[in-house]
Amino acid sequence: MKGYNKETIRNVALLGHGGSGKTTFLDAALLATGVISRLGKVEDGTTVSDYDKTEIEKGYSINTTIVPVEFNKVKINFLDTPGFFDFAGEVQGALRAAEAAAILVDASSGVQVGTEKAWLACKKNNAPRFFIINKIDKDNVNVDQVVADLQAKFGTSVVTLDDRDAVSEAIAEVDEELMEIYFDAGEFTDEQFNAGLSKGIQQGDICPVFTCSALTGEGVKEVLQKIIDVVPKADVDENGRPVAFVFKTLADAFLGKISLAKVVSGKLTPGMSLYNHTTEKDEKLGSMFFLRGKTQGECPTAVAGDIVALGKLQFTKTGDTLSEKNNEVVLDPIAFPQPTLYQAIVPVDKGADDKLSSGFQKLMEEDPSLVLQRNKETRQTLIGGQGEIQLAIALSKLKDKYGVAVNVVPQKIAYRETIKGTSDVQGKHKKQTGGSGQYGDVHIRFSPSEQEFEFSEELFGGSVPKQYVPAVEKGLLECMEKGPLAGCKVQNVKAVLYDGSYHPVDSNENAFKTAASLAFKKGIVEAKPCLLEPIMKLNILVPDEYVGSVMGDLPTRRGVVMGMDPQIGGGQLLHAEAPQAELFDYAIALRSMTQARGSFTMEFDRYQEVPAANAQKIIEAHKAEEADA
Ligand SMILES: Nc1nc2c(ncn2[C@@H]2O[C@H](COP(=O)(O)OP(=O)(O)O)[C@@H](O)[C@H]2O)c(=O)[nH]1
Ligand SMILES: [Mg+2]
Repeated sequence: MKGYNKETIRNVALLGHGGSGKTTFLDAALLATGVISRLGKVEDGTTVSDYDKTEIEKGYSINTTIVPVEFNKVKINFLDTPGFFDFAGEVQGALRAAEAAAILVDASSGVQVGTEKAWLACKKNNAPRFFIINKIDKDNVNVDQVVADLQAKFGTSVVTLDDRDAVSEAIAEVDEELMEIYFDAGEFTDEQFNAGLSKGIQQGDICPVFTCSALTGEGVKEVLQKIIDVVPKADVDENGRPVAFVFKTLADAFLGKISLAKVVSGKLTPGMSLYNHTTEKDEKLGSMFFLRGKTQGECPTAVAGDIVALGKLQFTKTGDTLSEKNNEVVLDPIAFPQPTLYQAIVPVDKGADDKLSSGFQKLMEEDPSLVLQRNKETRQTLIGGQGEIQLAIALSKLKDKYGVAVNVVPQKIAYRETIKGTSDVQGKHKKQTGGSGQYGDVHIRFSPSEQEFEFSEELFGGSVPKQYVPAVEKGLLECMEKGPLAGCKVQNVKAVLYDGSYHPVDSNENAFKTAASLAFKKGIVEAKPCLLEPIMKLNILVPDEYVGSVMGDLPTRRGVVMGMDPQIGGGQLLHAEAPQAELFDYAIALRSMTQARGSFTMEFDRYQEVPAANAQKIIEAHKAEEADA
């Protein structure tokens, strides 16, 4: 795989609904070009692209894989992405490395949710795109109908090349020069046609449709030739200073960390010293190779426009740019989707907390759309991602690769406690039998506050000597960590120390601290305490036909719809609020309510009082837990 340059390299990301045949298409392309001698089967784990142990077990792709195909002196670097929506993060990375995306469509299924999602991902990333209708060998396939459906769904940029007049007209629209040629001559030469089509694809004005069967091989070479002819080339400077963008990180069982990089300027050679301006570290390129599935190929240089694997980079992660120290180039990082589903986990082996976090860090290097959080208030470890499949695979890898087995446990909510009324109480700590005594006595008024915690003193006459006041405040602050209702953090409380008494020998800081905590417990309980729960703000994107069921579901989650914005191109953006306690499974529920067409983001908005009936249950559960412990 040597001797290619930007004119003879194409980078194409394969997208599309799971099962449309992306992985099989790559085997078909390798078979058609003589690299392999028989077509692999995804189900048997014999394809070039799905080589990972988990992929073979599951029978579908979960990682982006690079499969270069050499045909007619051109190298096409295909990036095979997983079709499952949980792995949307993989698609983001692949689109950053490719000049265009091929969206595969199963001819027997037509437009599917994954087809729409792929289109939207391309649109969002301004990625030039084309369709490959695959599986045309199947019975009862109507390709014309599929094309008509694609056009109905995605608009007039979608054209088949059989309809030569329509394509020529579309090309004429690409720019004025082409328009003039078409007007004067009435047709294009092959060269003008391809160049015009390529420009049309590049600008997003034309989205051609090709057809093939990965299974029988029919049309596969033709698709490869079309990609060579019309897919845009990388617009890069091969003689510029070296710059590379890391779009994916793999943790290989034998080779360790592998960074997949797109060379965006100049040339890379093994041993070269580069600089990571994000982490501000020197990075020496050690081993450098081409990948085809899991197979490595020799790579003495990698030129701008090509994709290369870099072994064991020390300070570089997905989304980082490598350049020279005196040539600061930092390309935009990859926009990974925010987690929508969280799960609480505990290691089976109680002492494995450190191993868990170091193992999960490695998984996050491979998949930056995963997150690991420690909730200090609930003392739970949470993992987050896009869906159940992604999280389940992460946990099975954690066990297989890093030896940490975990259990998924019910998630706890970080409830808070506060007061709605006022109180005026005495806290007295007195222990004066035998040995040295203890004496502290405080009078404190409690009331609601805008701030987390407010403390002041209005003492006079030395009822409590000044040196003990900080101990009183400290005692109260410690109590704020664990409220009297359900052991939650307390907030928005004002305390005024206004009276008390002391003993010349037995009073000390500790005694006043204890007195303050006695006052706190009494004071909170007498000041109309209540539980607060986190309320989340939701933005839910729903196609029109599902708006009714999504709106109808929200009240069952104690949710409220705040507003609705119609979206250009169809669908509604619902603005809603709901308690976090009702949203643990929302990613799963929304997917099933909308056949995976809906999506949402959520963020913490505020704390709000828990309705009395719910509060009672939470308090009882807490009491039961305390009794158990
Ligand atoms: N009949 C037929 N089956 C195909 C074709 N291409 C792929 N398949 C089958 O469709 C299934 C899903 O293929 P796969 O390559 O894993 O799809 P991916 O999820 O898009 O990567 C597998 O059982 C393939 O054997 C084709 O052209 N014709
Ligand atoms: Mg696949």
